[in-house]
Amino acid sequence: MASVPHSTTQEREPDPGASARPVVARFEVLCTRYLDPHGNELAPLPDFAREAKALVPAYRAMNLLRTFDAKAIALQRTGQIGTYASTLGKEAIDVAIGLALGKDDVLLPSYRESGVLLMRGVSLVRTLLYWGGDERGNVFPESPRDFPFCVPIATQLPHAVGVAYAMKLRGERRAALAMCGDGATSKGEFYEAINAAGVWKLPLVVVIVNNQYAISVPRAQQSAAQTLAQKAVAAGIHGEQADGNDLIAMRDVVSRALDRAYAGDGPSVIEALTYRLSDHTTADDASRYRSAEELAGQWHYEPIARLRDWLVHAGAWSKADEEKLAHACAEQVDAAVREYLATPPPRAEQMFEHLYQRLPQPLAWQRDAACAEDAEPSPPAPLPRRERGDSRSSG
Ligand SMILES: Cc1ncc(C[n+]2csc(CCOP(=O)(O)OP(=O)(O)O)c2C)c(N)n1
Ligand SMILES: [Mg+2]
Repeated sequence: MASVPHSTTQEREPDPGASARPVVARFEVLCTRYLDPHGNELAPLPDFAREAKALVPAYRAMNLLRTFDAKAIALQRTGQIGTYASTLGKEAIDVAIGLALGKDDVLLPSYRESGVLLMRGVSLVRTLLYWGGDERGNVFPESPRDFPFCVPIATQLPHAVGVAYAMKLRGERRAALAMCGDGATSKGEFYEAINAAGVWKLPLVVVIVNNQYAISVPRAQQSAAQTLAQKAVAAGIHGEQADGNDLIAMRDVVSRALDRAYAGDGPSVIEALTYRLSDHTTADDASRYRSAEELAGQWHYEPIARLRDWLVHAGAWSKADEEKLAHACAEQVDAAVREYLATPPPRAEQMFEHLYQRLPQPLAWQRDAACAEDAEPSPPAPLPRRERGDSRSSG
């Protein structure tokens, strides 16, 4: 055992200015915000935002995501997809991360990150297939290094450590970026991941999407910590907050974290402050545990109006642009829905894939029986999409 250095009063006279309990560590958590809820600039903007026009594509993407989100909920309500986890209110986070990530970086999403995947080039059709219970929607040839949607809470975080470790071992200038919710930060995997990443100084960025709820559990009951970003302190790594409803702040903070990772300066935790304007998923009814007043108050801070107001102040956006955009988004989403509905259902065999390296015998029998049924010359007519059952869990 290492000996503990100590001194006794016999050896040294006490120093009257000394404390028996010196401060051995201090920390502070910074929160980045550039735009107020009305789109007014609060501070000089980072370089990428100097030209307002340069952020019009981001604004378009945020609107496309919101249009898609409303359509996906309508599809679920009419029985055409099984479940769906809404992105309403987190559009700035998703689009900012999509803009900041390099194409060689690796994204490890949770189930709520269809917006970032959209930015990575993954088609809306895939997201619909996924929530329609079709695993072909969880394979992303458009961005093949990115990981699939992850429903088990926080399990993507240790995976991200493995990815970042591999990048470091190979000496690559790349980073892994994992996303999780406020609730996920209470899981062992969260602490284990940031702890290991800190010790090994890995090129990892963990973005906590703090939408104030884990299903019905509000943030105040999730943790007594003043911020979730400060969990980074215990892991000895960089941690900070950003206003997740401010696209410019999010882009700035994520880009800086990625730059640190590329430069070998280690991992970061970013707590993105936002609010879940939707139910948890379509299987939830949030009106049973939060008030209409609370929800209405939060619409005041939502990210799309904030960016639009800023673009309009800067002369980079007009009412006519807005009308054209609404039309273009609706067309793009309708085209994706048509393609989804026209996609033939997957083979029955699909539900047995990716479970085991060698399927246990009872499951193998079931698979063979399902395949034999699939192969019958005149199988029963497939159910129309909207009547097809879906076994995907609500999370
Ligand atoms: C390991 C595990 N435990 C429990 C669940 C059930 N579950 C689904 S979502 C959720 C809450 C997650 O909240 P948060 O991390 O804040 O993410 P959000 O849904 O708000 O994006 C829970 C407990 C799960 N999917 N996985
Ligand atoms: Mg949450």
